[in-house]
Amino acid sequence: MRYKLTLLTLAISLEILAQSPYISRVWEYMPAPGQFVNELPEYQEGDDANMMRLKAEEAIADNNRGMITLGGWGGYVVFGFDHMITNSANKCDFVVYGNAFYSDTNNQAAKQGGSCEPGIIQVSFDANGNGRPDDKWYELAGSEHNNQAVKHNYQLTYFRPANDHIATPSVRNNALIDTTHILWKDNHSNSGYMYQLTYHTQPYFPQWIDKDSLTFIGTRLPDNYADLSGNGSYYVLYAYDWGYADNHPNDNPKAQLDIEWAVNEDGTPANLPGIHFVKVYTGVHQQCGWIGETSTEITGAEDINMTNGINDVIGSEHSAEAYYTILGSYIGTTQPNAQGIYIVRKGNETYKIILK
Ligand SMILES: [Ca+2]
Ligand SMILES: [Ca+2]
Ligand SMILES: [Ca+2]
Repeated sequence: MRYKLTLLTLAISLEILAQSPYISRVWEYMPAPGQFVNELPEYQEGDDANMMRLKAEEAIADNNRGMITLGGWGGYVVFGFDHMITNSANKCDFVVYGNAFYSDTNNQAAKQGGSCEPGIIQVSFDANGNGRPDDKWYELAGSEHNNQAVKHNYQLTYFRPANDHIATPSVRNNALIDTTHILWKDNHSNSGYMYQLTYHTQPYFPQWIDKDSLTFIGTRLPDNYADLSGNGSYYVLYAYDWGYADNHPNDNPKAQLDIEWAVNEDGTPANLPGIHFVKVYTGVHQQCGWIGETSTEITGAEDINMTNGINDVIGSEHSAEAYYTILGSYIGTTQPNAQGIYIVRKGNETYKIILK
């Protein structure tokens, strides 16, 4: 049975509208070494992991549109929202914003390129309901998921330069001031160095980390760059088709992400009703001459259907019902089965119902 309790109550309306479609909290910030690490956000002497987390939050939460770097392959950020992002049927649900752009000469529909630095997306549903990202993670299977060149379960370890490390400048390229800055080793018996550039002379290893090495595990996308000049003067980083962060410009529909793409380890669909948390990590392991290693940048994220939903409600009296918990968390567009008090929004009207 269902009883309509009250007429429109302003307080509850405000409570619902106070929900934000944007990131509400950064839970963890752990970049791999990189040319913008310790600068985006800026490390200051004495900062610990929590202070750096707060700086990352200040940059990308609440639609502030600052910027953080994730460093080289594997470096990541974990953030969340103040509500569940619903998996709306047959459409994308959210966007993770970055700073990808196409360079004009390569802006052709067939193969768009410029500065595209794809980040892998993982999502999590707060299954244990404790409001914390301690539940199972699911990767969004983007356009390259079945590409034979993708390395799944890739593992990469970066090593802190020794205290007595001496830079090895390149003899052929003035931009590379230390070609042995960060040693790395992967689980395919490869090793090499991330070099330091003359444009970014700060340490590239995260300075708030005490450990002498950092290991990351995940999916490695194939390299996406081409040296169009043939002499190292002009690199283009091509966008993958869909399903990644910092891969297409933010306003391109191909930047949008669908919770439907979330898969289990064996590749079967996860069938999530929605998500509370997102993890993004740099997806390629490459460096391109004077522009250095490829590192995903993040500037924010948005529940696009929630934004559109608010607009729908304001613009139409005929929109579908939307159900919320008594605390204002969005549930969905169909009446919940469980007993309790719910808030319903329909058109310009907002009211409570009791389900018994
Ligand atoms: Ca969807
Ligand atoms: Ca949890
Ligand atoms: Ca970027």
